[in-house]
Amino acid sequence: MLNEKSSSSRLNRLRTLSMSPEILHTCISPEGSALKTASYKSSIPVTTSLQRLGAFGERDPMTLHMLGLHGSGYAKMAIQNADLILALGARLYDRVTGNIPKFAPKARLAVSPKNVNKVVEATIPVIGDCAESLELLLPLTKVTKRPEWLSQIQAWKEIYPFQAFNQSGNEMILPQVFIERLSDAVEPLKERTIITTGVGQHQMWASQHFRWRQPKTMITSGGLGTMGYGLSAAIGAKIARPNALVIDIDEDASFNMTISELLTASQFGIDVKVVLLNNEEQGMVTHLQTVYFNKRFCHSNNLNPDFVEAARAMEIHAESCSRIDDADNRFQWPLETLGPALLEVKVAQKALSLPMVASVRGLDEFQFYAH
Ligand SMILES: Cc1ncc(C[n+]2csc(CCOP(=O)(O)OP(=O)(O)O)c2C)c(N)n1
Ligand SMILES: [Mg+2]
Repeated sequence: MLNEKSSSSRLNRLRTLSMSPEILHTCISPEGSALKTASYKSSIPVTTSLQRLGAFGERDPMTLHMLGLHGSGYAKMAIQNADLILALGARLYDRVTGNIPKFAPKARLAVSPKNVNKVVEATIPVIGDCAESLELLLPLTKVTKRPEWLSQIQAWKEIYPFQAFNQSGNEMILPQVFIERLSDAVEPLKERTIITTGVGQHQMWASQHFRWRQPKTMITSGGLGTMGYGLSAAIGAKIARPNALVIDIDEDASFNMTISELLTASQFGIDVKVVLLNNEEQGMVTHLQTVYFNKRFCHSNNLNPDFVEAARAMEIHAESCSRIDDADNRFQWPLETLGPALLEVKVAQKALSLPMVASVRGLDEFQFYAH
């Protein structure tokens, strides 16, 4: 537990262990000002986990976006090269670390109020409320400029950008592009936009390509992997926050699990918007069968209903699109439609979820898109 005396001695110990570069990895509170102050005061870039997207604004130059197997290339590179990691509330489980013995080989420290030493051993564990602990540490930290570290990070951002796709004309929609455009379309509304997801590739694409600005706006089942979570969670979120714009970014197989909840939305007039990316496959499974089983696809294609007809049968407004020029016109449709609505977006099949760290690989040994 931190108190004023212990925080000072721990910080001194930290300083003797490591000077720079540093990285902040956060997964739970604190959000907002303490985190930003800490980051800017000591020039410490910040990366977040799936469950805490938006805890640090993703348009901020100090952001490294999401960490983990499908996290950004630059977050992975930064973690692997940092010699001090302040891990706030982070579980640092194997979906974040990659091969554990290879994780952050230069790093000396993890501060983790929860799950301390569960997977990655902390040099100095701190148990306590994240926000309070950070407030105690803040006055003791030095104003530090790290021009070389920050320009190295900028270089990694340029080598491994998330936004790596250009699409136009009547091409089949790439799910990543659709999510980027959706993110731009709701940019002015992000303070009151809540996204939910199912489980699979779309969940990873949403976390990678939506630009998260606010904490607690991504509602996803995370490590539990609960397919069907998206629509049910969206309904719950809309009831809890009636003024929010609630969008379930979903996919066919996950959506099939709880599709009947459209009746709940319809019966009670719960104004949720479903953006149903439809690749007509259990994409995350076909992805793994591509990467690990030489494209021997089995049991990863399910029979789908006609989603538009099914939704309309449940008295939900529904439309479909499949080409990128068509998608441009359809963007605003669910946002402008009064009441619950479903937009099916037919997307290309067999798209890989990249960046990706294959099993037994270190975090920095990741596959990236071929440009
Ligand atoms: C109930 C349940 N069954 C199986 C799985 C394993 N699983 C994880 S992702 C996935 C495929 C999801 O397909 P879809 O919802 O279409 O998403 P996509 O990967 O295509 O984006 C499966 C079967 C799971 N997480 N939950
Ligand atoms: Mg699918």
